[in-house]
Amino acid sequence: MTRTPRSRWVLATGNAGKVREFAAALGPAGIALAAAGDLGLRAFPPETGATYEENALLKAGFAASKLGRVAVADDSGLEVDALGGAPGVWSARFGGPGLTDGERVAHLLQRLKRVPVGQREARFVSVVVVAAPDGAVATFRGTCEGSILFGPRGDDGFGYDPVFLAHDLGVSFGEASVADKERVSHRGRALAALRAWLDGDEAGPFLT
Ligand code: ITT
Repeated sequence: MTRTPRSRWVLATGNAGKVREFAAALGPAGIALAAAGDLGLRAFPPETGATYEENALLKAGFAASKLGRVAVADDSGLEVDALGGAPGVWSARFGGPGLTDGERVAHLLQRLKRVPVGQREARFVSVVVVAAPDGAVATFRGTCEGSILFGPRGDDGFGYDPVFLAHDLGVSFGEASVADKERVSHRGRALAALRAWLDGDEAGPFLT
């Protein structure tokens, strides 16, 4: 059943995989999302922040001020223990600029090729920021524990999904449905916190 949206927000991302996950999580909660690109906003400032929070705010704040609407964005990354927490906030640029998802995954596997089972622990982190044109901001964080496989498994998802074995599912995110990934993933957990916040008083100014 479709319900009348309680608010219309802009989604500030160029990543089609994230668009699917945001729509699945926020559509049923009554938030209609327009892609920033569909509203004419295709270029974002460089992600120069040192933290996920700073980069997510760069994206959402920029879209909110340019378009005059409430905007939501995520900054996320993969933290691999054997790499001292890298690539982290640099996950989109790991291995160099301009690589495909597949090339980035290959770079990760190459870096971990001598790391044995049991020492390949990793987590995904997502920080979701909602920004209003008047400067008001709300922030939500989610994490998801797993380990890095020795080769890709599954064709679904995006980015590092095919080599991330999610401990809560027992399969890679490349093998998981959007619904299963949403239930346990870093972004799914951040968006669940956002959904809970939507029902409280603090969300009021963001729902105009
Ligand atoms: P936007 O900035 O336009 O939203 P992006 O892909 O550049 O898109 P980030 O700057 O947040 O996104 O970089 C996140 C990186 O981590 C990127 O390489 C993703 O592929 C990867 N990543 C984040 N969440 C992921 C997930 O759920 N599954 C697989 N890879 C993920």
